[in-house]
Amino acid sequence: MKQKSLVSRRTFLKGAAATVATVSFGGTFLDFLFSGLSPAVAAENSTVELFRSACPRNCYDTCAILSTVQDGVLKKVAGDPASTYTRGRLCAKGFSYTRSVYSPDRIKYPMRQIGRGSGNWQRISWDEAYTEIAQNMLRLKREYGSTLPICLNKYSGNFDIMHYGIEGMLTSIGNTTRATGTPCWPAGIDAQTFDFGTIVCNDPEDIVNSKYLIIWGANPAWCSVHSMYFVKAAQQRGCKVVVIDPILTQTASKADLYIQIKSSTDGALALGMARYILDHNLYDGEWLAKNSKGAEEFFSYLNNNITLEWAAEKTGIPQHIIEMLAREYATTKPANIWIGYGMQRHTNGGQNVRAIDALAAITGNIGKSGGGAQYAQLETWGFKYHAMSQTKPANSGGKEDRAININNFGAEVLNAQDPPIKMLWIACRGPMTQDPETAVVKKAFEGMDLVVTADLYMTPTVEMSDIVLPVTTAFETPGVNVSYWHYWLSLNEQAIKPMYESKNDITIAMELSAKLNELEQGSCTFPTSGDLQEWVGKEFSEGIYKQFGIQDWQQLKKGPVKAKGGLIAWQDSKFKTPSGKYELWSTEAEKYGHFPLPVYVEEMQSTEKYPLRCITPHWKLSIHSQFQNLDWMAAVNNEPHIEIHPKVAAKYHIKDNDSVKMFNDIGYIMLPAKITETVSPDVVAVYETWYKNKKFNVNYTVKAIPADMGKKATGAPGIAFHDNFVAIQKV
Ligand SMILES: Nc1nc2c(c(=O)[nH]1)N[C@H]1C(S)=C(S)[C@@H](COP(=O)(O)OP(=O)(O)OC[C@H]3O[C@@H](n4cnc5c(=O)[nH]c(N)nc54)[C@H](O)[C@@H]3O)O[C@H]1N2
Ligand SMILES: Nc1nc2c(c(=O)[nH]1)N[C@H]1C(S)=C(S)[C@@H](COP(=O)(O)OP(=O)(O)OC[C@H]3O[C@@H](n4cnc5c(=O)[nH]c(N)nc54)[C@H](O)[C@@H]3O)O[C@H]1N2
Ligand SMILES: [Mo]
Repeated sequence: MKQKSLVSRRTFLKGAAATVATVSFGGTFLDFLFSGLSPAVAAENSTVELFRSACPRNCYDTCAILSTVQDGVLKKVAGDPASTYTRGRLCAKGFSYTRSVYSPDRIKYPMRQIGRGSGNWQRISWDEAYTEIAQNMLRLKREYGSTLPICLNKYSGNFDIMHYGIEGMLTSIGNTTRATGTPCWPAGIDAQTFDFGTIVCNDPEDIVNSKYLIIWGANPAWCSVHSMYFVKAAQQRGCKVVVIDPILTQTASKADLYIQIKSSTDGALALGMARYILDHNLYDGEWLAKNSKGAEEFFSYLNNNITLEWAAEKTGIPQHIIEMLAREYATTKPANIWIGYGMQRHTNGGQNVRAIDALAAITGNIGKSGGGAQYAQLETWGFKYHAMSQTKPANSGGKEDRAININNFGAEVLNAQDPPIKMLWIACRGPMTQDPETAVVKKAFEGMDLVVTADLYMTPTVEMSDIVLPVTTAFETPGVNVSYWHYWLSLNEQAIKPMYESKNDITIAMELSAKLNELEQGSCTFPTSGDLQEWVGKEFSEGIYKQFGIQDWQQLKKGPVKAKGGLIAWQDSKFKTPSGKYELWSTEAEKYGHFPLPVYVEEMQSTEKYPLRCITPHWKLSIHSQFQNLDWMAAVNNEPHIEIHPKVAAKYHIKDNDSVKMFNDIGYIMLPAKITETVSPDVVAVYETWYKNKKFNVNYTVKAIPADMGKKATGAPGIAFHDNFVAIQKV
């Protein structure tokens, strides 16, 4: 692969440390000292280069990275100080990239498995892999009259913009079946879409201007590490930080006030607070009159249906605490709420988000620096999606793509008819660990003619595949990344050559296209060749250039850039709802089968048989099925556990480290107990992640229960991961 455009800012470091101090971009001697290279390694004939990388994971932080490459080897990664969000630092996962790139567990070449799940893998050439895949695609098209039996499941393993070309690849063969929606955040997106018209958040760096901050069902100390700098900075400037979570998380441990809430009752707390604000005349009538629709109806709902006593009983939070919180929140300006994704993974998650949004609206905190109801933003995602935008070949059969719900993938694959699904293409995705009802997902895999997975490691999903294609890490390929939280744009330069026989997903798409056309001319429209850097360049739109104040994407080689405006959400009060106002009363919500107001929708209840709610939040040392498998992470922690409150543990005669069976009617898992008061007595907590060589996967017990919202914005409802009811026993 060509690297010519890197030359301009490469730093060839030859000779001793003295020379080093004079080079490197942003280049100080300190950079070198912290580069991880001793003067001894910067010896004669040794070449040290620095590259700008970007972390492409599905993470708030989407870090700008500086990569140090010595003689073609990635030696060190560091946060890029040029981004005032990343601020020169990385999280534990980010720092482990040097281990993941060179992990002996990387899949090195294409392989075919003789007997799905058998572990009997044979090395094959890329040509053999493409031939087998292409022959199967063409056969299915012949047998069923279209390419609809071919199903793509792709989500968040790599969020680089060019990687949407994976969807493009499937488009280029004809109409196919697509796993649609997201397991991540859809209920909250719909809720904010009903209220505001779309999702936009303040620049997270603006948190420093808050005087009151409620972090509500989010755990940034683990899941958005860099945001914690701004939370701390705000605190130092006098901001009171409150955390509301069923778990006393690491984020909560840094707060001024931690409120333990019964899971899934956040709407009751928000509405109770709203009632207090109404009763004490603490709302911003002027803002509401000017900017909102439905305030009268909302207040009337509060008056007729909501009491503080009820809110206290529902949430398990003493009434005087709810009153204090409401008073402080409404009277300290500007006040900010960070609405996390954890709290919307419930059957009433969307409604609860609407109730919290309403708090920000009635107190006039919308459109203000230091204020707002922060959920996420997609404002910086206006790329061309060049790789994704492919045309379908003529006469490839079928009328249109067929959508199946990504959040009930196993069952929907099994149920698909006319035509049935016969082949899976899986990329950037681990359904066998990340989807609910793993046993059903497994059954769906078992019914396939062919499963192809493109991945880096031997994950449980790869183990259930017939052909595995090795892909590159972000360091081995170019790309471009933005965040759904902050407002930075980062180029990802190729820093090292692809390891072993690995290839970028887009290269795979191009080469497969060549094979398909070789076997049947015109069967695939995807380009059959192209330079990956040029592919990256083609993703940039005029809108992106304007928003970020650049003329050419190559300027990003000098460093990441931040959006020039739009950093305070809804500052112009021009809401994107049908009425153009903030909609406490949303007819759009009504259209989707919800009550038009942010009302309380009853939370799911436990049953006698399964009395405990198991919540499965995200883990500090992984991002889903990634990172926890690495040796550095295993050295810190190599065992999942179940967190149980001492009162609950006593009831079941469970002691610390006892082996516990957690089960319900769809499955069970066994894992050691961690008895801790940090978890509320109405839940047990098991962190979802993938451990290499461990018999652990919490999703064997998680049912595919839909969240209330998500269909409008993402095509399928979200998933109520945290409405999973279980029983436990000591074994
Ligand atoms: N280290 C790490 N970072 C990550 C990820 C990861 O897996 N690991 N994943 C990334 C992705 S894809 C996402 S979506 C985000 C998720 O980011 P977050 O939303 O911060 O993380 P979660 O763990 O999903 O949930 C946050 C908190 O919600 C709480 N919670 C659960 N139910 C309720 C409830 O009913 N009410 C309230 N108030 N709280 C509740 C959980 O106890 C948990 O502490 O993080 C991203 N960053
Ligand atoms: N029980 C429970 N389950 C959950 C959640 C929960 O809270 N509880 N959270 C859900 C959420 S929020 C999310 S976002 C999903 C995430 O689930 P997924 O979208 O499946 O994401 P990951 O597990 O991060 O990555 C999937 C795979 O992508 C691979 N990959 C990485 N880079 C590339 C690349 O460049 N190309 C290709 N082809 N593959 C690559 C990785 O090696 C990994 O095996 O999990 C969901 N699952
Ligand atoms: Mo997610």
